[in-house]
Amino acid sequence: MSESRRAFFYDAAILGAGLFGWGKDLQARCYGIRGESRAPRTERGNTPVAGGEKKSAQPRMSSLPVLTPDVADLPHEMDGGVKVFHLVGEPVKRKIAPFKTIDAWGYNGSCPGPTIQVQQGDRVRVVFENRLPESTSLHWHGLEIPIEQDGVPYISQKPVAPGEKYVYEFTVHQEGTFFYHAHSAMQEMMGQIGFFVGHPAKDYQPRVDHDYGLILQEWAVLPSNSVPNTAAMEFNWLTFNGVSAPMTTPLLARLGSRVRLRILNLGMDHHPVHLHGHQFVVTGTEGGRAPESTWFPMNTVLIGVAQARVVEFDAKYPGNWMIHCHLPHHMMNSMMDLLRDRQIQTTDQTEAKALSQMESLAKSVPFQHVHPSPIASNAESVPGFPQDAFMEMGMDEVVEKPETYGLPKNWSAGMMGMMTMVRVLPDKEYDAIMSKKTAGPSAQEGRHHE
Ligand SMILES: [Cu+2]
Repeated sequence: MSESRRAFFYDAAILGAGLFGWGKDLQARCYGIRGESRAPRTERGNTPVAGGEKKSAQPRMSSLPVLTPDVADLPHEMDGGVKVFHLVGEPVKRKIAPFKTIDAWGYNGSCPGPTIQVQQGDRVRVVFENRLPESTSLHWHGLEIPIEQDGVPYISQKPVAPGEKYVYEFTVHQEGTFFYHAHSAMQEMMGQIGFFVGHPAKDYQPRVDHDYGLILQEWAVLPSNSVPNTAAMEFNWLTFNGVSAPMTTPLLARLGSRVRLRILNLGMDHHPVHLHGHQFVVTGTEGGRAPESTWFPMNTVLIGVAQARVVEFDAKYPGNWMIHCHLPHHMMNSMMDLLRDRQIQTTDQTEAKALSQMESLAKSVPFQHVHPSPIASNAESVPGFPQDAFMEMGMDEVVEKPETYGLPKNWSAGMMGMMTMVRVLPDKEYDAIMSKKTAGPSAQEGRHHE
């Protein structure tokens, strides 16, 4: 590790992660179970979806739709027997924390791009428009489709120039968790990726009650900058579906239900994703469903670059269970943006100084300061101190949304980086959140365009 990297994280560790939350205007979709799960997919709409202005047809989905919290679905319309999607590649302002908005590239105002869901056997047409300042193309990762549809510049097609449209059309004969992305490395690292889910013609067994998707991304954004450095090999912002914890929307599961998580990675690092409190089995990869004979209990699954892993578990134990990348530096973000002239010197740190810096910091950003956990009376004479002391920065109120209802006070102080939680809730609590969601705020506009 470079010295600058060390210094960076040492400084960052003082104020720590846990500072990251999301705005109240964000709300993920989540359908309930027991009759709610087959709800039409029209609620989401929390991402502006340019190019899909026409009223979308009702999807004919035999499977439970996948929910990708913090990322909307791409609507479609029918043209005869063809499902037609409109996808626009364009620059996107993405709020990854309440005080941090980056200039990413994505699709239809969203980064990651909106989720495409089709049924195995569907004929699919994607009308793609390039509103980027440079040429690009769309690759359908994992799909067995004709070479002309493969989306590799110069090899299978001419690059799509800025302002041009290009139509992809193919039949999806597979089922599984696929994705679309620009087939240019730097564009990928600017965020040009999205889910492409192929629901099976015949539902998987056993059936699940909840089906969630998470896209893992990492960003190198220097302090006071908003443009990711795509040439960097080290990353200071880590996101699930384009947001850092505690801004990530908790995944809700009714106690006793079965849950599927589809986790997809396109970055520079492999991410070991760990679930607390429950064992799971890997039921699929980016290649589709795996035979049950290959399933075995795990609680950490490595999602390699360009891979997807699908895991399932029975939500047997009530509680708010973390799920996160277990790389230590991926469980935090950079605080350097906030430090600015409050640059913290760690060599002569004292509790009084740290607290005063935290108070000053809290005043500069829109959330409350939470007092730190206790420290020992001789802490300052112990080599290595501080590590996690002084890091707590709760922002429960800033990131509040129906899915966070009922969490213990200061819960957000323990959430950072590539992290979210699975909330396994008894009927009463689950239903209370569902009714809050139904009655919740409807103003979702401007989420990516503040
Ligand atoms: Cu990681």
